[in-house]
Amino acid sequence: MNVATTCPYCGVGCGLLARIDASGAVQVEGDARHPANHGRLCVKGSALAETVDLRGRLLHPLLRTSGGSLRRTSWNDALDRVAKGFGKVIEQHGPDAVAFYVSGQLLTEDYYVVNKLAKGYIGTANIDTNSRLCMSSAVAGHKRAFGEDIVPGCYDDLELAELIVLVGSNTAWCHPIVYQRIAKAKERSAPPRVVVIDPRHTATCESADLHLPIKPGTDVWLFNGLVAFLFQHGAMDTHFVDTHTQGFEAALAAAQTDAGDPAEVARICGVKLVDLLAFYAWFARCERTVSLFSQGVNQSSSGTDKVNAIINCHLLTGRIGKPGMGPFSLTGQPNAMGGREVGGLANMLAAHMELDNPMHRQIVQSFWQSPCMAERVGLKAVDLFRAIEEGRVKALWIMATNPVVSLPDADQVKRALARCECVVSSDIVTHTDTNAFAHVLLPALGWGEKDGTVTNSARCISRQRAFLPAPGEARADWHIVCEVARRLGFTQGFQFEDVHAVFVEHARLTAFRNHDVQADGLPATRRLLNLQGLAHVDRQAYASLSPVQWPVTSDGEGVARLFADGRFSHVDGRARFVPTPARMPAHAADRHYPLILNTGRVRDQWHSMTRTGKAPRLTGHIAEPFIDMHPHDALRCGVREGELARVQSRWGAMVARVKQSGGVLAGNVFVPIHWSGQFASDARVGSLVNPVVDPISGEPEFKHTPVQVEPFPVRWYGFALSRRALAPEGLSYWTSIQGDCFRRYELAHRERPPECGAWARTWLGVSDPDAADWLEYEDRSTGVYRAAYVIEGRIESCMFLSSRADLPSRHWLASLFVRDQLEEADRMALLIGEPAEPGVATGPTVCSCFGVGRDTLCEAIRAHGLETPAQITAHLRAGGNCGSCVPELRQLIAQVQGQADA
Ligand SMILES: Nc1nc2c(c(=O)[nH]1)N[C@H]1C(S)=C(S)[C@@H](COP(=O)(O)OP(=O)(O)OC[C@H]3O[C@@H](n4cnc5c(=O)[nH]c(N)nc54)[C@H](O)[C@@H]3O)O[C@H]1N2
Ligand SMILES: Nc1nc2c(c(=O)[nH]1)N[C@H]1C(S)=C(S)[C@@H](COP(=O)(O)OP(=O)(O)OC[C@H]3O[C@@H](n4cnc5c(=O)[nH]c(N)nc54)[C@H](O)[C@@H]3O)O[C@H]1N2
Ligand code: SF4
Ligand SMILES: [Mo]
Repeated sequence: MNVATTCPYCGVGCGLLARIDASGAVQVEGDARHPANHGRLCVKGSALAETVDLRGRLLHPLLRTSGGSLRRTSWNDALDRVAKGFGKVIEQHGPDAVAFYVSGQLLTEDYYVVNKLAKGYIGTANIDTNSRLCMSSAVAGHKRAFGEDIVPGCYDDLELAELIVLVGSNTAWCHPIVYQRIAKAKERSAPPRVVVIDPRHTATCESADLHLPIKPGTDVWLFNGLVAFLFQHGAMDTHFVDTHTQGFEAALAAAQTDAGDPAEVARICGVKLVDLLAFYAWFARCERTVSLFSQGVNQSSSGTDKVNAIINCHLLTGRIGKPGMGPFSLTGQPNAMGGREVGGLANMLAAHMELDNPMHRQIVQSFWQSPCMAERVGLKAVDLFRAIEEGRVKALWIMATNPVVSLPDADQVKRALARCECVVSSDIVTHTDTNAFAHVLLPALGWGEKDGTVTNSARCISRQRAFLPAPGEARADWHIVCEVARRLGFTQGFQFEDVHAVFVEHARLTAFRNHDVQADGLPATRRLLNLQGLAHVDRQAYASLSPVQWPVTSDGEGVARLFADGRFSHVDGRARFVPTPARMPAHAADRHYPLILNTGRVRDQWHSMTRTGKAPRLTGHIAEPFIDMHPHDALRCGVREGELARVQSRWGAMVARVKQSGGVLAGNVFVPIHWSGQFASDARVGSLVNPVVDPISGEPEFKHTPVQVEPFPVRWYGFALSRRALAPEGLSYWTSIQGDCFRRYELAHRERPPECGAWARTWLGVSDPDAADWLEYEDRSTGVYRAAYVIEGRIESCMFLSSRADLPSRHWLASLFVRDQLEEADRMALLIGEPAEPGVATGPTVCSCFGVGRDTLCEAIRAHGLETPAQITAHLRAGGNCGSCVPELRQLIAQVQGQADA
């Protein structure tokens, strides 16, 4: 039977149908009835079934012994220890000496309960979330402009727009279904124009009419310039500005001071004046304009101002709340939005009320009937980990996040956790860089097992439903929190029978005293977040809840767009223009650190890879951490494409493979965020990132850290593919990734083994070296060593070493592992590393769904003169399932055609 549920990855929030088929295998497909995706899924969603097995899962509560190892314990004991650890610290040092660090990957119900425990019962606002690293600048910008954290529009606006502006968003890779909706709209007879504003040339640029590769950090100039231009060119909606806003003059004055002259703006932003003016003119002309923005905007020391600079342009033109127009913050995580609704951030209270507002505190406390209420704003993520290192916070409970990988200055996070008296982590896997510091590990239910709600970028509340049994002793996050609350002595307030009871309480709070007038003399405050229509749903109605966009009216209807009436959430009902004086990022490049490090995501991996790292379908696209740089910079730093480089900042260092994609501006480098200590020797980019934050939102400047790059000298490079997991620790460089029936290791080391053969046999665990199936080749003069181990006709492992980085492609060798028997020709070719028959080599995976490689694609494009992704799909199926690779197919077509023309 199909269970309708929601994807656990990005904030697009696609609906999907999941089931267990007759053979016991999990099947997942897009839900045609879900308003976010209408049946489509991207590659990560499509591969969900490959991530739900129990390999690596945390299945029982574990305790760290004094010797440092982990030992199993009962739930009772684990929960007692958490309560005792927290209770003791609270008793001795007060409630602000404990803290919670939670996640936008929790469900709304989990989030609601933990926020209630911290703020209303323990009495501390020291609860922050990884959304601080993600959406907090958008939250702060929304609150300044609208008086409430509201995304005004909905996805249908994408199909209605004439102009779509993508600012600091690699939509094609990070919000693929939003991107596909845009790409679909581009096929119309009157397609929308698409403008991408990003220092990098990304896959998202493939369907753009204009790409503005701005200098990193200069967005405020660009949008201040747009404000000045719109005003000057009569694009202002004077009626709207006069009736529904405040503060226009001050914002205009600030914009004109910084950015009154487009030529100057073009110079500061590093873009061509004609391009800048084209963008400005399109924006002035197109009434139906949607501006989508994401981490290139939020993750900046001027992130909140970037958000308001964008919103200012929409207020000035009155383009908000109406079909096909509006500023549109793309949320990252599946429930970033839900976390904001229940007040998961250290400066928020539940149901869109504010912690620093005494009336709001009173409203929430009287609803909760709770013994206390946090009185002041708690520590934001970066400050929190500082306080832990300084010993001010002594007990920490981490839920569904991996801060040793994802926070800036991530080595500081290690120091903080090492110092903390009591570290508790609720996770679904045992081994993460963060869990290595936990004293108590609590096994949580994961996607497919847990039950509750999430809210996507467009305010749409959807159910995540369980379709798998709870594995081992894992329990729901909300349930674990309630158990600890009870053990802390809070007998009232946490007796929820089930997840439905939690949801209803949350919905009731959103409607509680949510009106303007103080009719009964009791405090009240009007908030747009109101789930009145869900406040009384019974268990059955909750179980079958259809996706609905909040606010939910008393008859259960959702609302697609907000602010259409020009009424905002500030007390006077008017929106605010915010003056946004432009400033450069906190740290500039200098002589010692001449390059700017930009960090972000790749198409097929999710954050620290605890789930996507398990799916062979997802690991073939980009198998290794890399540093993407401009050829001139590579030359200057003495590093070469394909070789290893060490990247260093004032805060930390890492090692990765040099790549020259051609998409990075000179002076910049780009490194993906995904590789942790579980998958690589030394590729945690967070350790390099400077800990500077936006002064208003507290969001870190993840996209701008000065670094230097230097060669990472090694004596040999190599790789190994093996059915068994190997132990690469001890080598100067290694990465490890799961393939289909094998693990792939990329290796390099400072010393050459004195005896390659002996070393390889030990390392690969070859038990019977005399067996005829141990194939070996060595050429000492060129430093080449190759070996393959075949057991009863089936490849078991292989290893290729060389003094240079130019090893054979791994793809053909990898393809042999799915076979039970090698063909004789393949066996002969093993040590060559290439198929005997030309044309069989596929190259690195581009289409993950059908496993179609780059070489295969280029060959077909060339041979058949293919000109569109659709023609490629007709020939090779590539691109025909989830469509995530279509932008790359376009790129390949352009490349092959370019070669043909040349
Ligand atoms: N495949 C995949 N998808 C994901 C995730 C994932 O891990 N993997 N994570 C999800 C989450 S939590 C999030 S928050 C989103 C993030 O989604 P995005 O924000 O789209 O992703 P990022 O790669 O972090 O960064 C976006 C772009 O900002 C650009 N940028 C850097 N500096 C600047 C600047 O100064 N100005 C401008 N205009 N642009 C700049 C970068 O070059 C980058 O291309 O993705 C979500 N979706
Ligand atoms: N340099 C750099 N750093 C960044 C960013 C960047 O662009 N550049 N982006 C930032 C952003 S936007 C984000 S959102 C963060 C993300 O960073 P993190 O939140 O640290 O990354 P994840 O790997 O998603 O961590 C989620 C953890 O929760 C576990 N988990 C999964 N499901 C469940 C569950 O149901 N219950 C529990 N208890 N645990 C579960 C997973 O196994 C995993 O260990 O990274 C931030 N860090
Ligand atoms: S776009 Fe992809 S990752 Fe995001 S919710 Fe949809 S299927 Fe999941
Ligand atoms: Mo995020």
